[in-house]
Amino acid sequence: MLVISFCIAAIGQLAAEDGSRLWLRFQPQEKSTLPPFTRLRGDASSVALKEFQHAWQEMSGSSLPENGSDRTHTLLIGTLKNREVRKLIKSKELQEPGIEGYIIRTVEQGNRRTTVVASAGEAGLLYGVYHLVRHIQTGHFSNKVEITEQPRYDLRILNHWDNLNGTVERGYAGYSIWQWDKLPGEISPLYREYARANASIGINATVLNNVNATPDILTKEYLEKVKLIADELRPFHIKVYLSINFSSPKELGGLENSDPLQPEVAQWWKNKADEIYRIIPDFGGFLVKANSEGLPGPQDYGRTHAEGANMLADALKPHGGIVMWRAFVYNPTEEDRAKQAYSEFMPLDGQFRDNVIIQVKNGPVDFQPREPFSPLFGAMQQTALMPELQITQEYLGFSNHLVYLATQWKEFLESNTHCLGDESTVANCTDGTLLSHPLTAIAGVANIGLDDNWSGHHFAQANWYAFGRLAWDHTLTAEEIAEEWLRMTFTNDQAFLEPVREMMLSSWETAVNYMMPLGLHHIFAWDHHYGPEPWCEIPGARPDWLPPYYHNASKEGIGFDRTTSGSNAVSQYCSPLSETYNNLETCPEELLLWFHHVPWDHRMKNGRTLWDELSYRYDGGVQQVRDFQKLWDRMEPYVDSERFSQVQSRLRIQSRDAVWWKDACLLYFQTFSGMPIPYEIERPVHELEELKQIKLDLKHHN
Ligand code: BDP
Repeated sequence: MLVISFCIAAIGQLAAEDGSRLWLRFQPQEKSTLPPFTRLRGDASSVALKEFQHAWQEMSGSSLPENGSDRTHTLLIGTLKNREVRKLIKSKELQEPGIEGYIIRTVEQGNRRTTVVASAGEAGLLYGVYHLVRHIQTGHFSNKVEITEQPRYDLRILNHWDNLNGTVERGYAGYSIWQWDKLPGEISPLYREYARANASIGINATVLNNVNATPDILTKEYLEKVKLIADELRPFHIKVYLSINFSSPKELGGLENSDPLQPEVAQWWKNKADEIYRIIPDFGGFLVKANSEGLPGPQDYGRTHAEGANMLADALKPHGGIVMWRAFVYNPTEEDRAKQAYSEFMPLDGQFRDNVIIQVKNGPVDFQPREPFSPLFGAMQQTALMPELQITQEYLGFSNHLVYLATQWKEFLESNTHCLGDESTVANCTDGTLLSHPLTAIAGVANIGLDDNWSGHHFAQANWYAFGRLAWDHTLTAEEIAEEWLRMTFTNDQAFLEPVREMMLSSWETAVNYMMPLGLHHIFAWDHHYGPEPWCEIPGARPDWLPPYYHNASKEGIGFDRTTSGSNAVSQYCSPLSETYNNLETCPEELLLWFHHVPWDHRMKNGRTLWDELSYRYDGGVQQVRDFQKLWDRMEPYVDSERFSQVQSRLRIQSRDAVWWKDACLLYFQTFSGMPIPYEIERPVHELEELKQIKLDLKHHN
């Protein structure tokens, strides 16, 4: 096998790859690039050691002798329990980074050398091994290592929006990997692969089912199936959580209602929790979407979010479980949708049990291409808050568009809330640095499905990868993460790495430009959210589900006035940010139309009118995707033909879509501005009326 793949590479064609191995490809390496390990020591039964051997076998062509006699360079993999480890690293030092942290260190003894991968716990050991393997894969291994790492967030969790019928809400990579109908009889080998991939980037938890949960997930039948999945994930230190439907006591238990203050209801949940923990002793807890988008919740009975969450928290507490209660709430009221989560949750600050954590989407509306951070971050201080990021590209071209999201997430995590001084970034307000709560966490809505390459687009794998890496260490740069991922997923060749990394790094801003520049948001097509429909009006539909609610285009200008003279959403931000956003002159232009209704002839900082700038941004986005195409075509020698042509063909779609977005938005907004599209930029190639006729048959629930 080895010989064959080298030969193929030598004649210039790389063996076809379907992407199924993700970043864990462990490509065969030249002897000179492999660490000169001569033997392996450690607990042979540990998953960490087995994982190392597996990777080593693939990269070197043979296994590393365990307990061999050549002691020139020993690799020692072990926890505190291991005597040899304790001899080389003091227990106290090892305990410092905790059971998920690790130390990798080279120790010299005469002319013998030992590279130790050590941790206080098995999970940390596994993460340490993946770190070492990553260094080898990316060509970064050195003979003198000194690394200490520990995760920034305790809980690094994926949220699957997977339905029990196998479909995935907002999933663009095929059906769900959880094959409920085949369980308990058939346990897919994918579960292990999934666990391995996640563990390799430090993800330690997963919610298996959609936040729009059906009560069925809590039936005995399903819990038995959940147990089998949990058993597959456990060796890789991934805990299972479930989304629950707040009405379960009524729907499933036959109770009269699901009022959280009714003793029978609380008892039902206690019994249910006891049952779950009998089946899955290390079950993690519940994720809850309540009183949101028509789902049931405590408010149906005149109770608050805190009363609902606490009742569940009490049921889970004796077992060590937690409640992740979502703040994604908004009602069809007069109040600006962007204000509602804050309005509902701030008054409840301090009322939640200590095993409740409030899960807040990064932006105040809904995973738009660009949003300011949600004002709850930094402001809600007596309650633990966890960010929710969307890995699946619901609003960014599904799995057709190449959009690397680490840049978006970094912008969010590094946003300064100003609520707790100069260093109060969103990251520092949620990772335990500035506010102390029993648990810190971060969630990502998964982009995983049954497609061979897991994520639909080969480059969408990078977003799964980046989520894990940032959850582990949000101080890593988007660039570092892209580079690591590219090296492992494609090649270490600089001629490929540099241009492709730059393409990834500019891809989010590019998509923002051809979709919704300058703070525009939610001008998507009805329901499926793929293409543009800024004109969309559906008789009888909730106004806050329709684009004109957000863009407010008129003869006078465009944008949502959220200033003190508008909806006053700015006041939810801490000073001086509230003033910065409130003032047209100081509001960052990237968020201009999010906070202001601006006249078409408003002068931008570069001297252009708003209308001209909007036109240039849309056109810039289109031109950049064309550049991505040119760049990718030049990369053909470095990529196997299968992945090369798949990415090439998706870039073609992206390029066509970018023109579609640009023409639709500019031609439509021009009906209000009445101004010419600057003559230097490419002319529209569509008719507005033709674009208005497009109706894609995309099912919401798949
Ligand atoms: C929106 C999605 C919807 C989700 C909802 C949520 O369109 O499918 O159910 O978020 O997060 O973005 O609950």
